[in-house]
Amino acid sequence: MHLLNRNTRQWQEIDSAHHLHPFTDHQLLEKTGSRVITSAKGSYIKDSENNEILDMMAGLWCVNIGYGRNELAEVAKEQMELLPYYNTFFKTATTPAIELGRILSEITPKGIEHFFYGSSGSESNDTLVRLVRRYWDILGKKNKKTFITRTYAYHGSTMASASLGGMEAMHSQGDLPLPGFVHVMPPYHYKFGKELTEDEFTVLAVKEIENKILELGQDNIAAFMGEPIQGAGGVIVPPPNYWSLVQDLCKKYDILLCVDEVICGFGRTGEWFGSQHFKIDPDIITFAKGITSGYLPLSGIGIGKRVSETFINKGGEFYHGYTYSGHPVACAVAIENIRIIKDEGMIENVKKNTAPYLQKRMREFENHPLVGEVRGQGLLAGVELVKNKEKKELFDPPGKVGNICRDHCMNNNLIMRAVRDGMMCSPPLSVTKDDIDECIVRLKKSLDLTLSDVKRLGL
Ligand code: PXG
Repeated sequence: MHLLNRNTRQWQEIDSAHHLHPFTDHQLLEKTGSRVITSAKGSYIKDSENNEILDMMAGLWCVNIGYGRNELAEVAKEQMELLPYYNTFFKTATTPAIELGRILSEITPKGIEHFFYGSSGSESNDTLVRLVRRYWDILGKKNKKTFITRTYAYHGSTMASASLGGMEAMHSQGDLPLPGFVHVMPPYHYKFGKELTEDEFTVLAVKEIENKILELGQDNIAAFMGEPIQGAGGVIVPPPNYWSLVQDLCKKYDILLCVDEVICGFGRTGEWFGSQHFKIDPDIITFAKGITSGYLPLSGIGIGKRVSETFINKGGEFYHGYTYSGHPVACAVAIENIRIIKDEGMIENVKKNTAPYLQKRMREFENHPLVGEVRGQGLLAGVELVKNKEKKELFDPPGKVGNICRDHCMNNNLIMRAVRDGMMCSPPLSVTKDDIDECIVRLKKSLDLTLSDVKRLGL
């Protein structure tokens, strides 16, 4: 591909003529054209104009080991030459798919020992919905179908995963959520608990889940599902006791605890999985992104004993699977990716060095006139931009100021993700202190420019 000698304008014209992008307003895209990304190394990506852009989002929260690790390319080449594809249906398996399960069972939360593979987080969350409903079915509890999840949750884009998700804009298209998905308040203290202490807010957020269970009846509830820290919803870090209280509720009412580790998995919080950071033992987890650091598409669902034993001992055939379940090349790349994370002590380094440094430096923005709150955990951080700092007043309608700031970041060669009016980051686990320093300089510049726009436009 890199041999195709086209200039930026030519790439943009072809892109515009033939490519529909995800989550994109094409009329707006038409005005600017796409930024064409051509190569990457470490924490930096390069575009077709040779700009070096600091990618503090690790792609889409996924390039955990950083860009440019040729070991993964070599493993993929070797596996493609040996066995590029074979499936795992009809009593067959491939060696990378078998070995990956063994490795995952050593690092995933306690009790999770069986894995079912897909190619995207959305697919794995669809698998989860089918598997959980089938589980209750096998046990003769056919009414246990409903999932409780949270507003602002992101669990994917397919019909079931978008229904699990709590994004109003997504629900407004295509008659979502499907029946059997209900949403409760997320543990977003800054927005929903302004007058409450952290402890009071925790009680309120957990009580809302319990009320929903009581309202619908525990015999109708299949599972509670959530991201340990909500990512695309705006890096919503729950209060410290939230998850253990949710786990207690699930036990009390005999509801499965499902945790979406698609962003938090593979080191992002400073532990292998977010569940381990919050010290909970989910019945089921889903993962994607960081398992291959995004180098190839691979996802999965990790299943605890309670559910796996029911399936294996009593379930008969589960009519579900994908052509690419356990794809040998993707699994081989995942094995190498996990080896690199382990051998290079990446997670310990996040926990001891880069995460505390990122969190400390981001908190310098607490004094900025536009910033209401800085929050984060591990290598996830967010800066909430507000209309009135003293009154904790958010911009209404949301989104405009975030987009302005995102554009300033981009012009300053910094990629951060605008969520409503917050600026989020989720850099590679390999991010250096120099990268973080550079991010702070560029973000400061972008926030100052945003502040003058806000004043000028009277927002
Ligand atoms: N769960 C979580 C927690 C996610 O963040 C998915 C599931 C779905 O994964 P797939 O592989 O189907 O995309 C995700 C994906 C954004 C953004 O703009 C976030 C995601 C995907 C695309 C964009 O923040 N997260």
